[in-house]
Amino acid sequence: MHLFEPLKKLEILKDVYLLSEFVTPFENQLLNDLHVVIQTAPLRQMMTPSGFPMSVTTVNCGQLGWISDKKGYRYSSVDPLSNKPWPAMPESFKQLAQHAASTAGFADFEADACLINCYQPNTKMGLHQDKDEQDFTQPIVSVSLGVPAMFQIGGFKRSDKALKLPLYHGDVLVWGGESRLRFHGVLPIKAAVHPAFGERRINLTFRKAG
Ligand code: MD3
Ligand code: FE
Repeated sequence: MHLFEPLKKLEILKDVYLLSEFVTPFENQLLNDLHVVIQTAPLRQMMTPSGFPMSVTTVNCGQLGWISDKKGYRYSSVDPLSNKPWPAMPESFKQLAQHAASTAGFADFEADACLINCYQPNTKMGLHQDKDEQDFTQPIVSVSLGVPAMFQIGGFKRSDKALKLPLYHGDVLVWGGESRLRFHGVLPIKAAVHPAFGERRINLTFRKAG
């Protein structure tokens, strides 16, 4: 017997949507494909322009990948570790991102970049804006996997008060429109264990970068 569950869709702020457990129907294929991607191109610590290693480890898949080094933040079509193109974006990734965006009301989203961030206990990401993309009319889709995280969603100045939002394995957050340039970050990850991911949290961030 099929039990049809209602879609859990919550508008947290104008143009910021939380789709709880949205990953579930894609999960098996998505985790297989994620495994292949990170075997093909390794997670590594990028260096900030100021010369410190980022606390997350990072890799990309798709036509473009977000990179950071002493020259700054930007998108590149090649992995600087290998000088080869990033792994292709798996179909399961594209479908999940497009379906999440359309569910949140953003039609025809076609991600050309997927940034994969890996967090260990105590890893954090400070408040920042995503502004390295060409077209801010396009939304961003963020997929949370593994142990929980406490997100911070701020305003349009770094000093604006941020709200805290817990995100769990399988949650998808979509934001665009008036919220596209909000400051956001991730508080230090609390030690916990997820059956498939151990102590790690992996976030997939889908963007139309080019
Ligand atoms: C913006 N990564 O890599 S997006 C990044 O969990 C990054 O690794 C996050 O920020 C991560 O640039 C995922 C976080 C996010 C969440 C909610 C927002 C950004 C937001 C709400 C409004 C605007
Ligand atoms: Fe960001």
